[in-house]
Amino acid sequence: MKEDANKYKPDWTPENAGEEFAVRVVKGTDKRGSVRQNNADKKNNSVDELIRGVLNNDRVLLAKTITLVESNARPHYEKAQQVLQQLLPSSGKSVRIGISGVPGAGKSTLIESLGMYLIGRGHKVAVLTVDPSSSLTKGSILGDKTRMEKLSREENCFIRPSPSGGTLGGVTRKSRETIIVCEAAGYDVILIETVGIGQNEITVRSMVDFFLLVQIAGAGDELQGMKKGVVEIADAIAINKADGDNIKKAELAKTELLNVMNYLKPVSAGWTPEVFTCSAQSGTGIKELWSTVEKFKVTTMSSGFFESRRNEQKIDWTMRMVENELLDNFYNNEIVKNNISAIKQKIKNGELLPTSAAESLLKLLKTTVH
Ligand SMILES: Nc1nc2c(ncn2[C@@H]2O[C@H](COP(=O)(O)OP(=O)(O)OP(=O)(O)O)[C@@H](O)[C@H]2O)c(=O)[nH]1
Ligand SMILES: [Mg+2]
Repeated sequence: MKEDANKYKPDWTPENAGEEFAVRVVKGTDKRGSVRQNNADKKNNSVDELIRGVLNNDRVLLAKTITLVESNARPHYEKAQQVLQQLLPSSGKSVRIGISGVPGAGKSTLIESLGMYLIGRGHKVAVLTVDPSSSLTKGSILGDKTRMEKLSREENCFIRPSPSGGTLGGVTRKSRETIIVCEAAGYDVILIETVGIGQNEITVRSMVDFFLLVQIAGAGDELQGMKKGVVEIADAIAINKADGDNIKKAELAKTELLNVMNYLKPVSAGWTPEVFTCSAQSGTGIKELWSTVEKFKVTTMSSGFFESRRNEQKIDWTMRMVENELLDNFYNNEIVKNNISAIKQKIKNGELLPTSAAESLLKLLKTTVH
């Protein structure tokens, strides 16, 4: 029994995970009631099978492809690149939306509301999260799933929690590739949730077309995003939880923010960021949110900015991969590994200046890389 349960764990469950992942995938049945048997049951799908599976939006093969893309294992990398290469022409036809905000602002609830609205209008919605901390605080993954309960049951929605493990750089490389896979599977709205801490927002900004900041009024700090410069990178700010006693406070916060926004340079050329109130819980303002996104698309597409930003993002993505690879090579280099502690110690002892220490370390790499 135990073995069976493990076999049907969700594929995003980290290897060696214990019982903290309470979710189990129950083997599905087809309409005739027999146990589903398809290609996806096979352990190791070929590149072609994965590609066909994604293009046909076979959810099992889609999930398997994303797992392959997210894998840190070298042999998987080659295969993932082959799959991605062939999916690339079918990708790109979506609007990519980043949704950020402080913990508890209501991002997941908003995604549930917006997602259901979009599905009702015939869209196909993929939800991804960028949260490098989720590998540590495993609970947040399950939290998000339950907060998007209705959405996660929808045929036209695909929810993928943050890949486990790795640095923000690693997580986002995978996220960008996951976007490509989801688009190739026909998802035309990609929603990316990220918690408003640290570097995350800036990184997510660099992979989306439209960036929404979710704020809450009355938290004692009306300008939560202001200090961190997050307001500056937003195309729209939603003041959430504008319901019940909170409506007045939300309207006040909106006025305050609009004043601030007047002084900021818009992050997307030709687009003035919008500020509005909404209630993710009751659904008020969700329709308006979507019309803002549509207006944004029309404006930036006709000016050519939409396309040029995406091109810039491709360059940025490439350079980040190069940087990550170089860093990886450096820290995994045997000679560097054998010498780095001693060099660090010498810096601490005042025997080596940081400048010459850096030079020595780089020289170590040069002796092995040509
Ligand atoms: N009154 C009210 N409560 C809301 C609204 N939106 C979300 N909430 C509540 O706020 C809490 C946090 O909501 P989440 O959607 O999980 O917030 P989040 O920003 O995704 O949180 P993290 O993922 O933990 O950062 C939950 O208890 C929600 O029910 C809203 O519009 N009105
Ligand atoms: Mg959330």
